[in-house]
Amino acid sequence: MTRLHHQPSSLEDLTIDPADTARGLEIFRREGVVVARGLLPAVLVERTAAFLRTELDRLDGLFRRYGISKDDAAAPAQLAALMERPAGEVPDKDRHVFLGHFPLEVRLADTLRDIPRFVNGHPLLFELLATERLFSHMPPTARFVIPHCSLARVPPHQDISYNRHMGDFCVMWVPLVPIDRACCSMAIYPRTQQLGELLVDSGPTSTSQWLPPIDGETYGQAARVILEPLAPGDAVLFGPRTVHESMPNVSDRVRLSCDFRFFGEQGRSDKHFLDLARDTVVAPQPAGARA
Ligand SMILES: O=C(O)CCC(=O)C(=O)O
Ligand SMILES: [Fe+2]
Repeated sequence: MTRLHHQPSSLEDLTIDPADTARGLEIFRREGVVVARGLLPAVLVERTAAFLRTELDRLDGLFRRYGISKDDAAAPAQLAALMERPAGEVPDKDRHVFLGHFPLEVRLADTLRDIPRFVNGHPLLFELLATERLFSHMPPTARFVIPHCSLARVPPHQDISYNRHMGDFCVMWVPLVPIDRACCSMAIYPRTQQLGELLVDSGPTSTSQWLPPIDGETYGQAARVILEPLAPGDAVLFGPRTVHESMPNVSDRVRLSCDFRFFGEQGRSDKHFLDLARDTVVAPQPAGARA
């Protein structure tokens, strides 16, 4: 097993001013993660957050069909009980939502392309991916975690295990509300990108259930950095093999976030992706025939 250097790193060590792309690249290469403070304009983040807040309200009907009011204090326990029900009693599509994912229709909305469009006009991602063209996996992910809910907590994983259809990519996790120790952040394990893929037997990569947590033995020597506090506008950028997990929400606030997977001209995706230079969605193509 590869030995990791025991170098403590804190959120501050991982943070850059987004204009300092050279430092961003240096940290990203060495640590497998970099936090770009204030990368995204406030209006853009607020528009995205407002859109998702409205969509979250629209999910009330789905919750109610299962006898749950998501604003109720009992909701986290009721959801946990629901997830224990035998497979088949709760359709995968609904489980996916109860685990904190916005449904596909929401993820496909044009509003959620505005953040990638902005990123396409900024040098940082081009530098990190050593590319002149930028693409992003479609659809992006958008998540909510209701107050006092730990169900939506993703166990330690590397994104490569959920995205076998993609070559090299860079994940961008975007908090849409203020993140602190109570309103759950993510924890990240710097330098774990060097370890290769740790989950050997991944099984299905559906997100109606989480993949099993990777064996702690394989990355246990790595530092664990809890990425808090973060403000709307900040972006966390990490590689496909950087181990990370989400923390439970122990606050009275709803946590909203979205995450994007960008790749450059050296990358690939066998599924739909957004060609940002052309602002168009490209459908899967026959092997080797990408335009
Ligand atoms: O939102 C979370 O807590 C998990 C996010 C995540 O795993 C990702 O963006 O890859
Ligand atoms: Fe992830």
